Amino acid sequence: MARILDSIREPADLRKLTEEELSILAMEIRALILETVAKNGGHLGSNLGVVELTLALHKVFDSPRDKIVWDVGHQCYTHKILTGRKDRFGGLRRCGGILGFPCREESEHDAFNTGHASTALSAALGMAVARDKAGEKHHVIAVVGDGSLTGGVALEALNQIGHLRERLIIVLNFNEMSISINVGAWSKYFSYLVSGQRYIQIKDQAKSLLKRVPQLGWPVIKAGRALEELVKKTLFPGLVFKELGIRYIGPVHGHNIQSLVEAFETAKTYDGPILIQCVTQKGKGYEPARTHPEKFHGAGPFQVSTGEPLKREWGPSFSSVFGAAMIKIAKKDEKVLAITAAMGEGTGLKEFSEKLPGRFFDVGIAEQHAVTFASGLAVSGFKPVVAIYSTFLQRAYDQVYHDVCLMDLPVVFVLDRAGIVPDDGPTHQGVNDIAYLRHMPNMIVMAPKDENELQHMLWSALAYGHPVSVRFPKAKGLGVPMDETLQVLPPGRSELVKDGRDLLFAFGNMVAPALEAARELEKDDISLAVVNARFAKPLDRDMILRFAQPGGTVITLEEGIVDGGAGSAVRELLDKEERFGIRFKSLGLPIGAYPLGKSDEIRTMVGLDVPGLVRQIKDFYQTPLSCGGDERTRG
Ligand SMILES: Cc1ncc(C[n+]2csc(CCOP(=O)(O)OP(=O)(O)O)c2C)c(N)n1
Repeated sequence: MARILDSIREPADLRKLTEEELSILAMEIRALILETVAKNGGHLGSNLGVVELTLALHKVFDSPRDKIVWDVGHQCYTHKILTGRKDRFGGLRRCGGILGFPCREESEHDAFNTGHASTALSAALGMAVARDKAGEKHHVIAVVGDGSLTGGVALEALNQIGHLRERLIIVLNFNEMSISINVGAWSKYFSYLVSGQRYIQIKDQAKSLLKRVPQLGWPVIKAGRALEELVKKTLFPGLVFKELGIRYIGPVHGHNIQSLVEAFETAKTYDGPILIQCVTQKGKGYEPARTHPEKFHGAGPFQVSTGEPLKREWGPSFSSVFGAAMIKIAKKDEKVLAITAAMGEGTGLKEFSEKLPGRFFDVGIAEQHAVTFASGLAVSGFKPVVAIYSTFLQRAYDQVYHDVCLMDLPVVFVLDRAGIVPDDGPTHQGVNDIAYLRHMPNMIVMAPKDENELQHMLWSALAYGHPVSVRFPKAKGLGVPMDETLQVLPPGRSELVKDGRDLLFAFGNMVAPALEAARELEKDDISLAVVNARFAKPLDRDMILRFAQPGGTVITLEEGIVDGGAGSAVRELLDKEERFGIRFKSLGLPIGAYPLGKSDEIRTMVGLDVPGLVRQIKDFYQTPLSCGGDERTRG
């Protein structure tokens, strides 16, 4: 049977559909999302939750003339399907396919690129101001989740929105979830007395009751509506927005297209900032995702009938080794505390939070606050460990500098998803941390070569009494044996893994491929000592200078951007030590946006897999030395 979805080429096609057809279309879209995410992996819960909301938005507004800004963007699948990317949807998150986040380069309907949370209100306000300055008339709509609304950037935007009072529509997707249950006083305020999920349930039950007993008639319906209005006004948080200068509509049943359309039509007529609170269910329509929203926030491929993952990966991940080491260490040292910014599950701290709840802090999507909160704890004698993905710590650059490093406070930063990150595209790559942490005063920058070294590094980091960062990738460990007793690694001391004539100085997860590449290169008479750098700061000066002799070759390797990274640190050391006449090359990642794909696919594209390393190093040895000058500056 032909699907209604097949007749949708652009959002305008929605306007021809009846209410019933729109409901059928919502089911078809859910089925497509479910089928695709089950194959490719992706953000399931958030996308199933906003199907009706997105249909209503595109029915009422005129994209791309009207600008829709998706906060985080992990809920944009229906939007992509409706805006000309239905036929490419099978390639979601795949190499050469479409991104799982909004992308201006992909479509004129994607008004703003997102991936990091809490930016939509600021961007939308900027667009609204620009529109008015240009004398244009279109609408600007920001769609933000209740989790993302707790982020500092969003609150700063609300502050200015209430002040400027520009014409701007905010759609609050209220599902009481971030990745985990929403935390904090702000989210408690939203849900107080009556939960949103309960609201949906009551509304659905009332509707079916009235359908079943039609003889109750209009007076009952009318009385019911009046009562509902009263309840809504009393229980829901319109007041806070009103007091900020933002008009409030809601709550609106976020799975009832007609109610949503009515609310958006009303919003369209308002000449100022207006917020519509839409109550939705994460994972709507797929029971495993509805009942296990954390598991299906970002899922790998799974069996639709059971919700079970298709691929069982064996062996612990770096994140889980970190989580286990944290429990072990915290039991020995009661000053150790764990902090996460809404990523308890992803950073491997879930078990810690259950076993040591009083020593675990989920601060919400608030990386900046997480860091300064840790400073406050550190200055008072505690040993906070802040576990944040590399890409999200970028938010807290100034807090790391101003609130931790300048005071030389013992805060440990554990950067998960450092290096190449699969599936999520450019916004989620963790490639900058070495460069943005290396120049911070007092900061020690480390990376383990395997999961056993990770537990020693965590133990060491807590012993150093300085700011320390430890980075590792989104990956399984190498399967090495785990030591029972933890050791403090001497700061700035590297490890010679394999001897040789020239130096291949490898950082973190690049040590293993460096070793493989060096063995391969021996066949071509290229003799490389492989050194596990362990530290990008302080560097192992003695080890580097042992190889940095005139006529010698030094190659550095890291899964991070080369500019300003660990290799740059080595180059700076050679400069300072006035070591010239050395062939020098930094291998790593170029500055820029990375292609979509699995980690291994991206590594192959940028030449950081073993064959790529062999090729790059061979090429380097084959390039003739320039006459005169400083060969060290080559490469
Ligand atoms: C700055 C930043 N920190 C953390 C994340 C990881 N993250 C992605 S989605 C999400 C939850 C967002 O919750 P909400 O806005 O309520 O949307 P929902 O998933 O409930 O639809 C988090 C924490 C992020 N994308 N950006």
